[in-house]
Amino acid sequence: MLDDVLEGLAGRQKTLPSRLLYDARGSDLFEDITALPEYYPTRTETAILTAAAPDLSRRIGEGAVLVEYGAGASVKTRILLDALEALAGYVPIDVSEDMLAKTKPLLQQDYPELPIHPVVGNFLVPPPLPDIDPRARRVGFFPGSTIGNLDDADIETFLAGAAEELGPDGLLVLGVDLKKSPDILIPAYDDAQGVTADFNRNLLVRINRELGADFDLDAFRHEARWNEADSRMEMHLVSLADQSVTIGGKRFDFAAGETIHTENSRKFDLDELDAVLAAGAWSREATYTDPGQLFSVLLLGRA
Ligand code: AVI
Repeated sequence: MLDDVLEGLAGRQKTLPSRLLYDARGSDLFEDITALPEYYPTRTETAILTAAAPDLSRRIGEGAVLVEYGAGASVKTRILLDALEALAGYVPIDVSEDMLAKTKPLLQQDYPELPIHPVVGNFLVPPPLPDIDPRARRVGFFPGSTIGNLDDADIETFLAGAAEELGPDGLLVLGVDLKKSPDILIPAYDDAQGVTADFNRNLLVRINRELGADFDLDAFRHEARWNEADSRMEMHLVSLADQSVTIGGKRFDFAAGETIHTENSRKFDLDELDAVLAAGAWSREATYTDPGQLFSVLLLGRA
């Protein structure tokens, strides 16, 4: 983490890796974000998945194994667990062993017959799957448009890794946030209650705590920017003054107005996404969306 932070802050545009947003406090704040009135992705995707569940179930067929990448508390998963017939197993993959350990008994209570095999690991490099029936069809689940937080190289790595792991008759249910007006996007990433601002600034709290840095938390403000050229929302932390910060014995100078770029959240055009999917050996078999075309859930098969 220290190396990543030092490297990110050494560039001309200072950056910090967005995965560092998710310590325990950051994960709680993200949960709060998903319930905000301005943050349309979670409720929209939930509605799309609920409406699509019968069709997904028909296309997937009986006896599949569901593999979720970055499972967290497996909330949206329940829509699929309810709809898919005679599931042969559920494999939640997450970096947080704690989260997996907490979620498993809750799921097992509600799905007593379901074999649940949690795997601790980073979904970017899909870890080996546990011992599951090699004849069962494998269906990946990657909701939330988390794919939009990855850069091109990581998207390619993820898609290729999932293709290999899910096998030739594998399927992937992918949540994808769609391109739309900044009038909707900006408030979704800069809400009136300031929860997203706290989520962003918590990154500095974490670096102070874990790396002994001396960021003055009141000297940075949250900013959400729409980057049209790269079709993405960006989160930045803007320095409110000329100041310097020390981390791991190294000094970093900030000019007033200079930013640390902390997250990209790409918004996709499905025709453009098709080319990316094809490069990763996947193609769209079904596309589900909401009436406002805010978000989409894709069922991908092997190209
Ligand atoms: C987790 N990820 C899909 C969220 C997003 O919308 O990109 C993270 C987030 N950042 C700010 N608000 C939510």
